[in-house]
Amino acid sequence: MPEVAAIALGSNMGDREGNLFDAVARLGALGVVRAVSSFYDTAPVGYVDQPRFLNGALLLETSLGPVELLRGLLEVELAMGRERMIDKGPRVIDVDLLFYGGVVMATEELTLPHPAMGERRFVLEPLAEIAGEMVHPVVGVSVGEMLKAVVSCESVGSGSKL
Ligand code: PH2
Ligand code: MG
Ligand code: MG
Repeated sequence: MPEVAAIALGSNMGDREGNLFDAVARLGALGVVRAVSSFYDTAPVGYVDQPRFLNGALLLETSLGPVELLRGLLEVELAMGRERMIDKGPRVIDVDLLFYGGVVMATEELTLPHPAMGERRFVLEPLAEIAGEMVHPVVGVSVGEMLKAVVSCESVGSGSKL
């Protein structure tokens, strides 16, 4: 049976908007894209000495299993020229798997739900726009509620809709 996966997108190199649209199109090869959020211009979090990001989220209905999907996402990153240089540093495209249905798992290759999503406004804000009612299978709280609760080192309002 197909499952719905929630996926985060980010870019802070080159044509950021073009890169996000390119990623959405490529992800269509892994399933059916059911929803795409607006794109948000956000201040870099963590490693701050890098350009601002454009962030978004999408829902993908897919028949791939979670690990197969993850590998597909990494292939999209590589095909788009992502090179892993500085950890958490500038990137043409970042594609992160947030939820895969209600699956909870932790292996070396994949942890679901994405462990850091609850702290990241730049992830929760776009996701809440398309899946505010989706419930985190461990915390038991909806994405909309998680967004209200997020205490981010990003100042409120640093993310603006494009
Ligand atoms: N991704 C990171 C590190 N910092 N900051 C913003 N605003 N957006 C991101 O997508 C992002 C980040 C590592 O994946
Ligand atoms: Mg990321
Ligand atoms: Mg990533």
